[in-house]
Amino acid sequence: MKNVLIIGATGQIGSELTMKLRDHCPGGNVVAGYIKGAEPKGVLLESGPAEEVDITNPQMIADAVEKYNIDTIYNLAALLSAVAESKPQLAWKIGVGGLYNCLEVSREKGCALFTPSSIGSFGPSTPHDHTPQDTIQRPETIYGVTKVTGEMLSDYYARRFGVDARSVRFPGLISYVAPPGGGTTDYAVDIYYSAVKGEEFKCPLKPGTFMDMMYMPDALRAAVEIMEADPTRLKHRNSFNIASMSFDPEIIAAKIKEYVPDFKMTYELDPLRQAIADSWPDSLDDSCAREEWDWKPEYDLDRMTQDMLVNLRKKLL
Ligand code: AKB
Repeated sequence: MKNVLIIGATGQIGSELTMKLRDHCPGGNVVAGYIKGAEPKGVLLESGPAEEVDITNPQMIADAVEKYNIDTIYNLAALLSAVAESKPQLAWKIGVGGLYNCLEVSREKGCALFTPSSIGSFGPSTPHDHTPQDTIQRPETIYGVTKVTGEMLSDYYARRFGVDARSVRFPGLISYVAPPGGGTTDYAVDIYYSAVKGEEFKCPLKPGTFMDMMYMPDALRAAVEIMEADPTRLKHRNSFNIASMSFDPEIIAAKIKEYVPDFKMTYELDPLRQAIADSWPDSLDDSCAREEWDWKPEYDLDRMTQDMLVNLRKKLL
């Protein structure tokens, strides 16, 4: 991996992954691909090349790949689960149409391709605890439908055309840098902002709603490590379960209270997000990722909480 195109470089994952890859690939071009209205700013703009790349426009992808001699594409364009329910046609156009465009460009130009899947690729009939790598995937959200389709299409391109397509199923991602937007797991980011600002947090999910979560540094490392894994060891490709922690609102609130004793949480349920969360696993079994490419998380809830609070205090106060 030397010359990399990141599609969706100004989003929650993209803004941090672009910077990580610029450090990781010295001498290469790590191109921040953005859409109109979401242009890169500050250090993201100043530290490397940027190109307008709309994932629904295959020519724009191909032109950027050609111009920078790209060998690896990170496709991070997506509508998250809750917002996708209000725009299902657009979610499909970006999630599946966009992926198809990336796969075709990768096939023609010989690029490797990373496209994240999600815990949202599972549904109510999936075993909820220690969800296995290979299991029932019948999601009931459009987000999940696009993710399962994406996993299958990526595996098809790998088998049929030899496209080096790989990915992981991300849990809810927690970061102090760029906020998420429109996800079901977003509460686990918002709660830290409220705690640092001294505000009461109104939780949209009820007690007992467990989901897998991950701190962004672990997620970024996973995105790099899977693309650099020894292909001869991979029995799976799209997509690997990865996990680091699973908690419900009560557990994260209690952890925050250890460091912010005055922190208060009440409940104001969001029925859409609750229904989505109830259909997702409580905890994933990530043993295949551990065996096939030595995946290992570094952050647990305690270490993440300390880091989030320190960095959000610097950012907000
Ligand atoms: C969402 O909540 O939609 C995302 C995800 C788990 O994929 N964070």
